Amino acid sequence: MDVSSQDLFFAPAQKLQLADNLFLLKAFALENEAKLLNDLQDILNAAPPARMMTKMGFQMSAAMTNCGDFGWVSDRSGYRYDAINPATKTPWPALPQSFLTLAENAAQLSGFENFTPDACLINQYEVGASMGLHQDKNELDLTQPIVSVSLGIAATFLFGGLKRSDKPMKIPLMHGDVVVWGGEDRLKFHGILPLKAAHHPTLGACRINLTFRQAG
Ligand code: MD3
Ligand code: FE
Repeated sequence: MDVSSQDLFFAPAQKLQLADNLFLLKAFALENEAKLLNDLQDILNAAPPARMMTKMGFQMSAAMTNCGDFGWVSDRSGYRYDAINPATKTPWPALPQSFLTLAENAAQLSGFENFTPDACLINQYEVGASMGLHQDKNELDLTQPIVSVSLGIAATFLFGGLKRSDKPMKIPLMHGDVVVWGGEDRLKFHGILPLKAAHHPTLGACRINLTFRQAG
């Protein structure tokens, strides 16, 4: 049997179970890294990330864009999934096959068999940007997981409990790490600590997070 050095390096990805329904797949997104980053750049060009406004009138610290049939948007009327990019008044770029395959494989490896995401939120963090502790309650079909892909410089992910006051665990997320959440872990408070200065060879002083969901 022929085993290339690529196979030895990438298979099997290290799978860590961090809670009942939370799996961390270390470096899982790197197998097709070049294609993934190329497809990402096309999306960023077609739909540049922008800092959205919360319902409360605060500008968010991360810039956001989307691809797929639906995109997560926030403005003074609140949060929602929308098929149209408010900045361009056109549909979001399609979900590239490289994104879809990655998200489906990660979900399957974590025990979710029929995940077919139709929404991918792209969060772009500059150094110093953060995301305060929050819950995601826009999609409440708990049979569907959420898959997140971290790219660029490292960040510390905070994963708390069902109450804001529950002490969160800190999970470092590096370039290529994939996290899969299911069940009640999806309702737990979570956030991102302010990004520390660093440099990534292809993405520069920036972190990009892809979050795949089934919204429609
Ligand atoms: C855990 N994004 O977009 S990704 C978000 O790194 C968000 O940009 C963070 O929180 C980021 O809402 C974290 C991972 C993530 C996404 C959704 C979750 C973790 C989650 C929903 C429930 C629990
Ligand atoms: Fe969230």
